[in-house]
Amino acid sequence: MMHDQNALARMGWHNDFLSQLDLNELETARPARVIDSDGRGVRVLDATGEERRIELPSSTAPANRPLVGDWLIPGRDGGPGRLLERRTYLARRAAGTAERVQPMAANVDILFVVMGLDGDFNPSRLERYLVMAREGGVEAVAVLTKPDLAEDAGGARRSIEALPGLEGVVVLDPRHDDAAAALSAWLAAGVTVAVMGSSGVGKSTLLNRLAGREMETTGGVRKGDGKGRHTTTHRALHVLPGGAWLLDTPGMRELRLGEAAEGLSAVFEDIERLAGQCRFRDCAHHHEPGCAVRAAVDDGRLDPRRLRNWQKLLREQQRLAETQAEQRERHRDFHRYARKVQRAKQEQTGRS
Ligand SMILES: Nc1nc2c(ncn2[C@@H]2O[C@H](COP(=O)(O)OP(=O)(O)OP(=O)(O)O)[C@@H](O)[C@H]2O)c(=O)[nH]1
Ligand SMILES: [Zn+2]
Repeated sequence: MMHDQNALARMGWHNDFLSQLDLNELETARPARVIDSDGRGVRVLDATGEERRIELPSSTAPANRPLVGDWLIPGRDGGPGRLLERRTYLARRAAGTAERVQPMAANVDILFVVMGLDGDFNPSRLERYLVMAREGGVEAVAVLTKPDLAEDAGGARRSIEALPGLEGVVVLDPRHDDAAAALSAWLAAGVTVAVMGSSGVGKSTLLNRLAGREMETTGGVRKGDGKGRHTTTHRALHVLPGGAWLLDTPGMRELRLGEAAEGLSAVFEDIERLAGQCRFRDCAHHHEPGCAVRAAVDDGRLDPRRLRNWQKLLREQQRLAETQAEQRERHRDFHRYARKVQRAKQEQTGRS
């Protein structure tokens, strides 16, 4: 019989995963969640509280590599077995020249975008995170830290409160005891939360505050069960005292978006709606007559900053699409060439 559904639910299990199991798996499978991963393997936790490492075959295609947060039906052979389809994901564009999308985490319910009110605060950067979150089906909450260093914390909060795609704004000082209470509405048992933001905004401080002292030693191990205590194994996914799961991600200077057309539409739905009312279908919203977007900026309904950011992100998406098309073209050329060489060789061996 499969594991206790309640224990699984506390780990973030969901009907969307249950419905992916076949009859045999429903009887016997022991679903396990990925709580850490490196290039060669993953660390998983199952509903009995057992934690173990699974090596990935080197032949595993990038698309089949489990991410932190993924659910597996581990194989009987001790291998990774079957990767269940993700409910949500967070992905960005990898650094470097190759326009490769780098998936970061799977099955995240809520993304906390942490910004410091000491000068790090930047609504356009927040919108970038919102686009990424919405693209992957993740809800986003802005967490504004360093209120003690802010010039106008209330003004900052108000300037982002109504952004489409943002579920909430919380202002807190992660060094204080009440920081956990300020976020408790988002941290129900079984909910998976990721924390992202620039370096130095207070993510680690917040993580430690939420997790309490025992974070590094208890990890995902069941309460009241001494197993696994005092290990120093690294984990990316931590269970909090209240039962939510917190994903620790490294700080990043800039977030480069992957393909995110849907996310962009969701976060800038107001501007897209206006653009639909422009007189010209190909209106660039600069100085065209009958431009509904410009009109909204002129009479104060639309923040010009938001318009600039939308246009910037659209241009980025366009460039990304062009680069990807070029890459595909190069790829095709290469294969065409390789086939030609192959044929030439065959003809040669046929003749000799
Ligand atoms: N004054 C003030 N300082 C804070 C606040 N929150 C965090 N800090 C301080 O800011 C510094 C950076 O905090 P961290 O938690 O290390 O930041 P981080 O986001 O984890 O940084 P990375 O690990 O580089 O990504 C620490 O010295 C914190 O004590 C705050 O609300 N007010
Ligand atoms: Zn227009």
